[in-house]
Amino acid sequence: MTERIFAEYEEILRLPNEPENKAGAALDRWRNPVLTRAHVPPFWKYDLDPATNPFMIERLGVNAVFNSGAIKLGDKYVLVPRVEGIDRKSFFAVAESSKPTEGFRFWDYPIDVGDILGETNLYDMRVTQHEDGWIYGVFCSESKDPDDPDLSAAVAAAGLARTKDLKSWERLPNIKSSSGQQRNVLLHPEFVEGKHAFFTRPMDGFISAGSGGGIGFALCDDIENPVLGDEIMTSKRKYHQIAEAKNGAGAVPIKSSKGWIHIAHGVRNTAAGLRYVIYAFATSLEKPWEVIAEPGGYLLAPLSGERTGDVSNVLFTNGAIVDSDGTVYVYYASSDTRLHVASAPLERLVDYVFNTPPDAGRSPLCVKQRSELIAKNLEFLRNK
Ligand code: M1P
Repeated sequence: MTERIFAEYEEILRLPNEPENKAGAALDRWRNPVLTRAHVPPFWKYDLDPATNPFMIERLGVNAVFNSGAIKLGDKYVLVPRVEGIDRKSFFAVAESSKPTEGFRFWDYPIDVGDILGETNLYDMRVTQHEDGWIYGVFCSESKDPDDPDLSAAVAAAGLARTKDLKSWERLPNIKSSSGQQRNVLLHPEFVEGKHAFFTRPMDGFISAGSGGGIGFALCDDIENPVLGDEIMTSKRKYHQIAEAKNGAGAVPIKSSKGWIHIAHGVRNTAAGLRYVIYAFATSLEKPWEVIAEPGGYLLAPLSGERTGDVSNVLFTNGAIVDSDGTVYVYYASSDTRLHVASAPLERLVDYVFNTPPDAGRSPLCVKQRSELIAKNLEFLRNK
């Protein structure tokens, strides 16, 4: 039995991957997920000793592997996903590969970020290689709301830890801000005005994005005692657009010659529940909080098998890697269940962000926008 379990696990790790190369896509999806619960080493789940586990039953099952931070360390592609046990608690672990699209193998042990704050659940780490020399993990730190008798009421804050090697981590105090709760907080990779800078998502309740209006930006005087200054809005929630209900920063912003490229998630409500899509926008190189381009609509939305899972109709990203040849690999999870990758040359992503028209805002204006494109194309086809 043990041999079969290990053979199946090794087979999953050897699964090759290939791009789908669909016409018209800004990002090419790769056919197979890069991490699933089947990628979790058997020795994390089983007691392998037949004397204490005679029926070879999983003792500590894993439910899902999804939302992942991502960095390249030397020549290794490194993912730091959210691993969710069957007991619903999440934790972080490192999986590395010599290829960006397949072969990810977990290190022997999950990450120990320390237990100085006693929270119940930790999840969704954004991993930032900062110019100060540290690698930071910013994540959601969540616990029962002690002031609310409702058993499901929780408080969410942004947790912070740093490391040089992803092996030993120094837990720092949770980030403090003037808004009630914070999730989806992300550290910008460069100093801004000489300070550490964070993208935030102010909330006034646990689930609602609240009155904050969108993805915020704030500076922090002291990373070891992280208190955020005023939050300025960057990419905003807008009525009847993809991020009407809420949005959140995703991958660490990617520097291009034209601006910082952000890949985030936007959420809207539907009769079938919330729908999470991935969208992109650019901010100014000099003022990384100032949005200078925001294509209308989504970059990626749940498709076929991605549409179902523990929380269906969800795509979510919190990590991307820019490779030395200029290819961007965006790691995105589907339906809170598994992790995929999609890629594009940075040049194509920049073209998408800067040359795709913005949301026109209202149906008549959308017709006008599309009619202009049609007229241009018909003229082009006539003159061919
Ligand atoms: O279930 C979808 C996502 O919900 C939360 O994201 P947000 O705070 O934007 O609603 C997070 O729990 C995230 O992990 C999850 O994928």
